[in-house]
Amino acid sequence: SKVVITYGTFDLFHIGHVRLLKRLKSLGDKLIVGVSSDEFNEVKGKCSYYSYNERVEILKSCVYVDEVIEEASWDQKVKDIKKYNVAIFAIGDDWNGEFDYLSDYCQVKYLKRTKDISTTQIKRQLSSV
Ligand code: C2G
Repeated sequence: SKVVITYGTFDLFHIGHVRLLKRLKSLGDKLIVGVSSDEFNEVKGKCSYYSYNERVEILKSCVYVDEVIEEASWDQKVKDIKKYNVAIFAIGDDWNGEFDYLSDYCQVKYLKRTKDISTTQIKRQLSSV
């Protein structure tokens, strides 16, 4: 089977996440998602509305996601790629180029982000209602 992996916070699960996961799944036949822990979110300078456990539960409910693992640090990707026999690492193109070093271990793809939606934008618009 062709394993695809991606990582992210996936807070306030929205259409941009859904469309990305749908495209990621279409690249192979098994999609693994590394969900950023609350502690790693702090490292990334992000504060999630939903806790790690809630974000995991939401992703597990997504039809495109086959397995969910924890993302606890920047440097677990190579280990994960080997452990899960990953063929493709893919992520939104806001990360363009950042993970090219993984091409020694698997294919690396950057997929177009969905326009006009982001967790930050949702929070901003809701706070102004
Ligand atoms: N995304 C998207 N379109 C949007 C918003 C997000 O395609 N409108 C994608 C992002 O490009 C990313 C994924 O959805 O691939 C998850 O987004 P975030 O939770 O913001 O991910 P991020 O915090 O960038 O975490 O080690 C990698 C990091 O953990 C990535």
